[in-house]
Amino acid sequence: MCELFDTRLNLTDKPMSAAELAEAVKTADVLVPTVTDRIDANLIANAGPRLKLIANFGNGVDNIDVTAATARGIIVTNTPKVLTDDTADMTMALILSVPRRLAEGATVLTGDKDWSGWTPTWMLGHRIGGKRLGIIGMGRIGRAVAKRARAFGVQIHYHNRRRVPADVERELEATCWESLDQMLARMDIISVNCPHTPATYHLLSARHLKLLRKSAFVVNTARGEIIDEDTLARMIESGEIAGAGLDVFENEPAVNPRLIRLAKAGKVVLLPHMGSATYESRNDMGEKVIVNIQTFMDGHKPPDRILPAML
Ligand code: 8YV
Repeated sequence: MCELFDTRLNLTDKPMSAAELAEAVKTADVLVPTVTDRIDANLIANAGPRLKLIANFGNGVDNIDVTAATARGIIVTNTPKVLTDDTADMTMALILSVPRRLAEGATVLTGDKDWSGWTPTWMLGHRIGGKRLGIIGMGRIGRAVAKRARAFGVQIHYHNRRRVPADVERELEATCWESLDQMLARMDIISVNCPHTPATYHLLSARHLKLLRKSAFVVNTARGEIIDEDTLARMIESGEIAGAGLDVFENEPAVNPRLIRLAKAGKVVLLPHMGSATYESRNDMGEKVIVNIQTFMDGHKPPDRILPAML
C-alpha cells in the first residue's frame, strides 16, 4: 500500500480511537478498517467530501453501516473467499474439540497434578462420525465446513435463506431445512456460519436455543451477535445444552464471565476470534484490499463491492 498510495498506517496494531477514526474519515480518500473499527452512520455523516471508498480488511461488514455509506456515495468492499478455508478449518477444530474434550485433555498434562495414567472410563467424550450437523448459513464458509465434516462421516443438514443448487446439495449429501425450528430440534451439532445482519441478530434466540436437544453442541465462528450468548451460557450451566465451541463473542473483546467459568469446567472451548488468523489468509486479505482500492482508483468497479441489498 505504501508503494502504491500515500498511505497512513496504524502501526500499533491496536484499534483506532473514536477521535482518530473521526480524523481519518475527514481527511482520507479511502479508509481501510477492520472488525474492531465501528464505522457507524454518525461517523459516516461526519466524513469529509474526499472519502469515497471504505475497503474493509475482513469478510464480515457488520462493523460498517453500509446503507449510510452507500447513501453518501461511498463504496464499501470486503475480502471474500480468501479466508473461507481457514475459517472452515477452525470450525472443524471446534466441532471436534468440544465433544472430544480436546482443550480439557490438553490441560491435564500441563496442570498442577501429575497424570495418573490411562483408564477405561476416564475422559470419555462423544464420537462425531454419524452425528447430525446443522449448518446455519450455507454460503462459502458453510459449504466448506460441510465438505470437511462429510470427510469425518458427519451427516450434513442446513438452513439458509435460499436453498443451494441441487448439484451442491448432492455433492455434500446435504439436507435442506426450510424451518430452522425443525432443524434445531433434530441436530447433534449446530454450526453458525451466516453473516451478522439485522436479520440474523440473535437468530439463535432463547426460544430457538430451547428447541435444541440436551446432548447438542453449538459452534460459532461467524459473529457473537447471532446467538443470545447469555441464554446459551445459562442453558449450558443448567445442562439444557451439552456444550459450545466459540471463536466469536457478543461484546468482543469482553467475554461473558459465565462462558469463562464454563470453559474452566470443560463445558465450552473459547478462542479469541482466530478463524482467519493464518499468515496466508491475512496476506491474501491485504492483497484483496489493495486490488479493491487500485481498481476503484483506476475508475472501475472494485471486485468485492458490497451493496445494502446483499445484506
Ligand atoms: C477477520 C472475520 O479477520 O473477516 C471476517 O469477517 O471475522 C475475521 O476473521 C476480521 O473481520 C478482520 O476485520
